[in-house]
Amino acid sequence: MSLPVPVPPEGVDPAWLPSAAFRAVGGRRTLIRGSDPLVETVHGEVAEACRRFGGRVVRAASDGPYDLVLGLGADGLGEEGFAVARSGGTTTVTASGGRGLLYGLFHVVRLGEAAFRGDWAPETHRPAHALRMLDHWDNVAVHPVMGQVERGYAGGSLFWEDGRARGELGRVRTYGRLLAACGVNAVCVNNVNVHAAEARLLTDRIGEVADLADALRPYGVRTHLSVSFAAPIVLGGLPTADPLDVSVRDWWAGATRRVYEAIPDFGGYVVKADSEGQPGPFAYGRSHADGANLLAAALEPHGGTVHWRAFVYDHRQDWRDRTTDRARAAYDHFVPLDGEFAANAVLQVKHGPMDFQVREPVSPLIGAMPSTRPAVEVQATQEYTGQQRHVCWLGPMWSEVLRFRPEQDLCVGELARGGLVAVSNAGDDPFWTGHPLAQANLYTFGRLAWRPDAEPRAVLDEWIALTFPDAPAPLADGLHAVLDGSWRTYEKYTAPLGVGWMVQPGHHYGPSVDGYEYSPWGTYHFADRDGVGVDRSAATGTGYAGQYAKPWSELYESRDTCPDELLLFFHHVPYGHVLKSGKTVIQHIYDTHFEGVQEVEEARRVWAGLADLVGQGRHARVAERYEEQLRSAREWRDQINSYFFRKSGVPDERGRRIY
Ligand code: GCW
Repeated sequence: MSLPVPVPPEGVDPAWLPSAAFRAVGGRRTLIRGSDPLVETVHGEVAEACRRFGGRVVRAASDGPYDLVLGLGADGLGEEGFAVARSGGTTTVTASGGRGLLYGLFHVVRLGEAAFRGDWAPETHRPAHALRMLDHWDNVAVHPVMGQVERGYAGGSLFWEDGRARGELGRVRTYGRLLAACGVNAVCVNNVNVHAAEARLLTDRIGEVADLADALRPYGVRTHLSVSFAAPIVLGGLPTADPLDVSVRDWWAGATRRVYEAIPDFGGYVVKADSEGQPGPFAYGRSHADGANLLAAALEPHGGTVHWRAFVYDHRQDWRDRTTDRARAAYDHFVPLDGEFAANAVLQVKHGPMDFQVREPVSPLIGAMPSTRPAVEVQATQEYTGQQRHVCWLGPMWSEVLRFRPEQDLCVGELARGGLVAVSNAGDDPFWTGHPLAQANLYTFGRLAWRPDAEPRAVLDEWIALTFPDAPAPLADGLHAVLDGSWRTYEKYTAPLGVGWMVQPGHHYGPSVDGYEYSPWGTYHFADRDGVGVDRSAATGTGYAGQYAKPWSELYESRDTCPDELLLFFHHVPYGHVLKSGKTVIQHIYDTHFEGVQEVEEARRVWAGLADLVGQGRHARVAERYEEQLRSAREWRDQINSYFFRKSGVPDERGRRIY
């Protein structure tokens, strides 16, 4: 029985799956072969498209020929791969498993009419990694400081509301469908900071998680859960959560068995331990390998995986202490443990050593643990990149990270054997992501997770073509004009040259140059009257640069060879230091801040010109956010420029207004 396409609630934006995106498929004659629950999903999709566009879909060949044949049968493509070819007027998609067939269908949808033109040789498509996950930092109960969704800028949670499961499973199904169409296959449904209500999802509230899993499963999305390391104490009533204690091991084994009774295809656990106040193995004098292996052992009989986060650092640092460097922490904690993690334990590493700043070097931990499976975590929710009030398309940043080669041979995209993970930017907002253009970040993440070497601009083309199926050329050009360079624009008007952190403490929106300067968080810029930046060299600084393999350790070590965009991350330099660009640091700060604001003004102007080409609601929402982005960008420009002018006393060589 074909599965009906989920219908989103009234008023919810179709994002990259408007019905017009299915026109090419829906107008044709399609044969679907094979039996598998996901084949029913494929059938439902094609049947719905045919209902709208007049085509026909059958399950048994009778009145061929067909324009499109989708079928199970091919061997060797894995659970998720598919092959596609066209000859004699028929486009054929074959897969070994239902998920592969679904991804093949969405591939044909993306091709549109081109899928049915000419003949072409068979192509095979397989995801680079088996795990492509979105982590939701969604709380079940509203947290007094962080709210329903920690760092969420898209309304409430899709899953939870004020202590309860929301129960809007139609919307969850629609979400799963959007995720499948960009290649995401796993969702972790609760925040990595696990508070009291959330902890219980593991035990007496597992039924609520099972409902979400049922809603996501038809689109090939597996469900994962963030758990508290202290669960044996807080839920099980044991006196300890020591990972080497037998009663603790038994407790996790039993709890996990019951999870699998409720959710047979459960993906596994995500754990934030000994980090920002979360409990962990350090309390028992045990290592993070001991901690991860405890959960790995409980999951192993059921085929699950533990994603153990490497975001472990001292958040109670004394700012006077110049020897501790937060950037070093993940490497220092985890590299000595290489080889000790169980096969089904994945080490989930943030892409940079700090915390999702607009510019960071790639974490030196990635590639430094050859016997450990790393997953690389990026942040689609724009905590430090404009909180979905600013346009900041992160495709180019993620692509740079994924193409980075820690050593000569493999790049990050290849090294991420444990998969790619993004902190989701979706919520119950009618546009899913608050800012309608932030949908592009969610889509781009999925596609880069499937193919880390994909060209981000080509991914954006796909997103545009799907989201605006009848887009005239000026709309596509306009969208590229406002999105392509938006990350660099954001970088220009915010914290310069990789220094990061000049944000308002707590909520992280808007400028506050010294907001974190005398704080315990390990996030300093050390600006004084002579210069700015953090000396992380091995020779005179914290030694962080030495955590990289060659050539990077050497390149970053010297201020002469360190790339301009990371100079202040690695070095403390005088304001008169001349960059590779030929400008002094201080003049670079002034110039980029004036340019950044001009670029926002220009983007706002371009967007205003698109008024007749996108729906009114979407246009108005984006236009309104551009007003805020511009206001905020000017604030950033003026605070940063004034701060550095006052510190350095060096005037802008072009005599522009600084306060
Ligand atoms: O980016 C920081 C955030 C915290 C978050 C933490 C983490 C979920 O400011 O809100 O907590 O990182 O990644 O664990």
